[in-house]
Amino acid sequence: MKTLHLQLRFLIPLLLTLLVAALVAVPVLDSLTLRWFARDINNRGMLVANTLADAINEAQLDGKTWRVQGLFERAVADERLVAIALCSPGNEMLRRTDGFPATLDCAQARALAERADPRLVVEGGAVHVGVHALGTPGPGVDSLVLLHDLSFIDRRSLDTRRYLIIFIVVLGFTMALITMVVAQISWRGWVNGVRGILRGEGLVRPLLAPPPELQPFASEVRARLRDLEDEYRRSLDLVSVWNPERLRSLLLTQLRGDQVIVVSNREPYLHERTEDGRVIVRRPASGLVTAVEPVMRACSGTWIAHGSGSADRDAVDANDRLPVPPGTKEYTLRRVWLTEEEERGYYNGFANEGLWPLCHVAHVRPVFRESDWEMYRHVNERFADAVAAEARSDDPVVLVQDYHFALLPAMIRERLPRATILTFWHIPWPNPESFSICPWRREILEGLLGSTILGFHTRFHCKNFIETVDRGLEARIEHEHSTIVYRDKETLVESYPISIDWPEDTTGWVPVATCRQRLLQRLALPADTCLAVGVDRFDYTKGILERLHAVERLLEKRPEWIGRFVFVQVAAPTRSALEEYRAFQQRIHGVADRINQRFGRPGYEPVRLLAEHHDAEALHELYRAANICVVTSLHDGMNLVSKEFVAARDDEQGVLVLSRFAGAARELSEALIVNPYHVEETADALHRAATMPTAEQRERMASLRMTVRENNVFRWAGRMLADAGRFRLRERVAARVQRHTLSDTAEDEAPVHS
Ligand code: GDG
Repeated sequence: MKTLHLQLRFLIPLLLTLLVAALVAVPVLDSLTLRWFARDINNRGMLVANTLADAINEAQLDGKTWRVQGLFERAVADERLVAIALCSPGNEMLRRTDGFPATLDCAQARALAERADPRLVVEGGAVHVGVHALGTPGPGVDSLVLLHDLSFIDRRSLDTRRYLIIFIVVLGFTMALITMVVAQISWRGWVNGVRGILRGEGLVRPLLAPPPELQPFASEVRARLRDLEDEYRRSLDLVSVWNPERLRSLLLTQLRGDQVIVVSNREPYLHERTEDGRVIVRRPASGLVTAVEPVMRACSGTWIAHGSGSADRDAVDANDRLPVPPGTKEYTLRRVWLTEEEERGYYNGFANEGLWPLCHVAHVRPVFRESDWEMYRHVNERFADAVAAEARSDDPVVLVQDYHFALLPAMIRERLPRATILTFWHIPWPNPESFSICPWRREILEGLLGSTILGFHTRFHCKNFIETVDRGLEARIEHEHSTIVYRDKETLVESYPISIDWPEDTTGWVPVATCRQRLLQRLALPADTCLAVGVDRFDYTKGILERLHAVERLLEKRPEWIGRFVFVQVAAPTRSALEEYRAFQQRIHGVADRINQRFGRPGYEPVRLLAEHHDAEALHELYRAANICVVTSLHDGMNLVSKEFVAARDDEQGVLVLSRFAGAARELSEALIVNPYHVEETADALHRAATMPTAEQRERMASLRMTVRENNVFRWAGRMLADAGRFRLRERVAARVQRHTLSDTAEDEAPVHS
């Protein structure tokens, strides 16, 4: 329809112009033809007159005027010359041939001949009237009146007119045809071009690439769109306050209240049966849960996770769902059940023995078993089915969490092609050489590239991922916008530093002095103890061993701390089914014992290893009671403990010692940054922290607090969801253009019913 309109807009003026041209051209052509022929007839007349003049004069002189009549009769034998008359100087008609009109006298003939149009209509058609003086007139004769037939001019003019009209009609049709063809081709080209641009694939797929004449336009539009998006993202970065309300309003405006589904292995609440048969609800020790839970509460979506608690099945409804958090019921938890075999292969095996050490370059060899891989793939499929079952529309926003689900994005894409899939990789991404160890690297990359957005904590991890794709797949990488196009699908690879829910309301908090007093009392420590703490899952990547070595070195180097310096390590049990973890945990126990034997004495143990799960309140008290928090990860995506410590210190005291290999080190530069492999440096940092004046502590802590408060978890989620919103908008516009074009094509091609 649009094409037809477009064509008519060209065609109607064109046809009108041709019509006007025809109306003007025909009379002009007629008068021109007449003028040309009149001149021609005049010349002929003069020739005839000159030819006859001598004979007429002679006949007049000889008195044989009858011979003139004979001359005239022979002359009119010419088919164009109709009649001749001879006039005297006094306009008397001396002779005339038979065909000369009786009503025309010499005076009238002279008058007619002088007119611009010397035409006279007589019986038998129009004649041209010409009066020609005889060169040397004889006695009594003056001029000849010649009447030439004009019907041949009319015949020729009719022919010319016919040819002219045929020419104009043919010209009109040809031009109309060319216009229609050009309009069709260029309209389709434009539509495809624009559609391609909107889908961001115009320059990627040669088949759908905009036609050459649209290339500059396509690049310009795309550049402008990108600029606007970049500007918008920068403006989001400038927004200083991110809180649940702001996130909620973003969900309502930019995502139009669309359904949000989170998928993670770890569930946010576990139902556990205690030895005495009671059911308790427990929050797991997990950075992922710490970060994602407040986001879920803000957007009331559905969280799909492995139901791993011993009493989990008793808490769900017939659809394996339950509202959480217990009591406030702000979102839905959907539990997926895994058999022991599935858990062993997918979770313990491929995820934790393969991918975890592969991505944390922490000198523990990854183990890759074919059977684990098969199970990993199978469990990813099961979660993809669960996502499809939970989706209320064909385009939900799905947040896929972590390395347990590298294949899930592509599997969801298969089931819900219009879904917006945001995958967040909570752990580091290694360099391409390290990643190439994985036998199924291609499948993992392809799985992840099913995502609309793939997020890492730092630019460095993004860069590693992009380089890995560059080496492993035939994909187009646009470094400027950090996008990867693989099999016509675009994935934005972006850094979104994760964070915590900043505690704005601290009214119920127990004062720092009380926390300290309580803790020291519980651990039976003197009031002047310099207390350093570490809080981690009991994992070899967290640098717990290196931390203990640093404490040992501090006591060696500075014996004045013996008896006054105590290091408390909370080590929450984790993955103890794995041999590597059991060996590591045993080793840590051994080293802690050795240090305690070496530097301890009755009533004093420099290392207190609390290898058990603590509740959130206990951790909070620990953070507030400590003089120093030690984070010495050998490699860590972000590390939330460092941020939790900062958030807990509203007294602006306490020193953070932070590994440069934790993502958090990029943001928290006022911490004492250390290389945990360098025992000496870490021991010195502990000493510096223990002796840092309160003013310096305040200055550093105030700055750290400002950073964490601004870059809280709602900013993390908000930036990601805003990017998803932009993407969905782009998709919607592209779909609308496509719909319009399809309906146009259908209308254009529909049969015409009378
Ligand atoms: C991954 C990445 C990234 C610890 N012990 C207990 C307990 N915790 C809580 C802490 C903290 C969380 O667990 C640990 O956070 P981390 O950031 O150290 O992370 P990982 O679990 O290794 O998680 C990491 C994170 O994902 C988020 O993206 O930062 O780099 O490895 O919140 O407080 N919590 C409770 N009891 C404990 O005994 N309740």
